[in-house]
Amino acid sequence: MSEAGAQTRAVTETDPETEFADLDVDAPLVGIIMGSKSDMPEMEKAGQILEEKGIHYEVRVMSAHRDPETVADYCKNARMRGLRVIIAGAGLSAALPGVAAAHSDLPVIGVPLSSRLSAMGGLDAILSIVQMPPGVPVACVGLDNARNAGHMAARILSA
Ligand code: RP5
Repeated sequence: MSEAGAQTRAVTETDPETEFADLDVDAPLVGIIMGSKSDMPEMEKAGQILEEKGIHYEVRVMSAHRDPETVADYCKNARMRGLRVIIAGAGLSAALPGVAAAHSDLPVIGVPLSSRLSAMGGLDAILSIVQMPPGVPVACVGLDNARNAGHMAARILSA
């Protein structure tokens, strides 16, 4: 075989052992993000559902308003890192799910959260998450219902 032919073989033929060694089977498929540590008690329930279903996930705290560059970087890199769904929880003027959907084409599930500062019992966060402009969708679960975000992520992954 010519030198050029040998080079072609080296590039196109796969060695199964090398291929499998490169696969990270523990890589998270779902990224759970939230605007504040104070959101954790509710948002960790989404993680519990994923855990029950054997779905790998990761959890990060980042605020669309307080850490805008961190959120943008995380969401822009999410697909490349192997994530398939983003779950984003936030309260008050809950921009995080919408900003995630602006920076990533992955499905984003928003979780509106209530807190002592909520207006209208949490309607502020619901409307902030639901009222996205056409072309930038966010799926929204019920107020303080992170469990359903876990269930929805599992359904998306098995669709
Ligand atoms: C939102 O503001 C967070 O998602 C949280 O629900 C709310 C209050 O945040 P902390 O003041 O408790 O950090 O951005």
